[in-house]
Amino acid sequence: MVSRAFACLVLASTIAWTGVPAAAERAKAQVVCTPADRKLVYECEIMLMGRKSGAPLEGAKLVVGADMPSMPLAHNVKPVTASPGGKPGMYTATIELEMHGEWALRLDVAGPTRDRLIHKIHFGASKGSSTDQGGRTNQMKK
Ligand SMILES: [Cu+2]
Repeated sequence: MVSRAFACLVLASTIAWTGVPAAAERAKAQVVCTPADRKLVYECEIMLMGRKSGAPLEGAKLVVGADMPSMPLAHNVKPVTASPGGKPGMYTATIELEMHGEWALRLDVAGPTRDRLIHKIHFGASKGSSTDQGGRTNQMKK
């Protein structure tokens, strides 16, 4: 017995979340961002792994977007495509933010595995990092 309101909510979150084939393993990520030479520019190293296997995710197409959970619609950071680098499963992306504070990095993974991961990271003058927080967009509603 599902109320109509609940069904709508489920539908909305399904649409907001990119489709993942049932058979494919979900992804997880470790993200470390380091301030670059220019203010508000960060070099991010993103390690993509299988959520269950922990195996490095190679050959993925990774697009990194950024938004501030506390300031909806206030920012418009253009998503960047990450490049593979360093070691298997490692990707790097240079992101340019618009202010310091807590940002939610949106990792859109395509290729062998499709997934969307949200990582909240506090960006200040020093190094920012986050471990995996799972892949559902509802984490942005906090
Ligand atoms: Cu802001």
